[in-house]
Amino acid sequence: MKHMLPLLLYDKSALEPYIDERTMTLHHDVHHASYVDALNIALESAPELLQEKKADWLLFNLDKVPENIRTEVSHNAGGHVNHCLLWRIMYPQTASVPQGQLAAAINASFGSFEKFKLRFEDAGSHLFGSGWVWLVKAQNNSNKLTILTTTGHDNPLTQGYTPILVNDVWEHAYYLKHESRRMEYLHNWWPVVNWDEVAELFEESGDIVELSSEGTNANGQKFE
Ligand code: MN3
Repeated sequence: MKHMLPLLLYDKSALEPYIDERTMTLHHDVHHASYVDALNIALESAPELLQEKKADWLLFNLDKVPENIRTEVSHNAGGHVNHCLLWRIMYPQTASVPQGQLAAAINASFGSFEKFKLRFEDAGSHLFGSGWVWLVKAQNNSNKLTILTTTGHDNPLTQGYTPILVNDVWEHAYYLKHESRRMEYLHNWWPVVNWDEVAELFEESGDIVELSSEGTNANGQKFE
């Protein structure tokens, strides 16, 4: 099984003016594609069993990946999984806001939706270097939401959290339009968040089957 670059569910110009077409084209067709290609190349020398596994399984089970390709697999499986989630939680000008249980969980965790957005922007803008800013739910199925940042392509899945929202703060995500003004990019991004999709991730996030079909999580717990 080769890992595949997913098709976007919207046109690359559809997130304008919040994310420009040229950035989307480079980000999806070049950057994300390069992680998928590099992951496939790294796995060519791996045991066949590993070649059949999904990228999130590989992230959970890096100890089963041969040491000579482990770093390469970690970076590129992470890049693949993270970008897949990013494309999924955006949609053209939904201009929506969280509803229902998700809205209640955001209010309970951060005080209000406005406060949550400021905290998320602040976390993303203060991350040093390249990485990601996340809204996550603990995998123990509590409704408590937390904002996290990770560097490189690390994913909170392997730290006991289920991501429900993410933004990419690598420069390639915003530099053409916003140059070095990462805060401006984060602040202007909200109109293209697909809160229906985030709500779906929130509601299913107790169910790890959705994220990986087999294996063990970072705490060594078996899920099936
Ligand atoms: Mn990126």
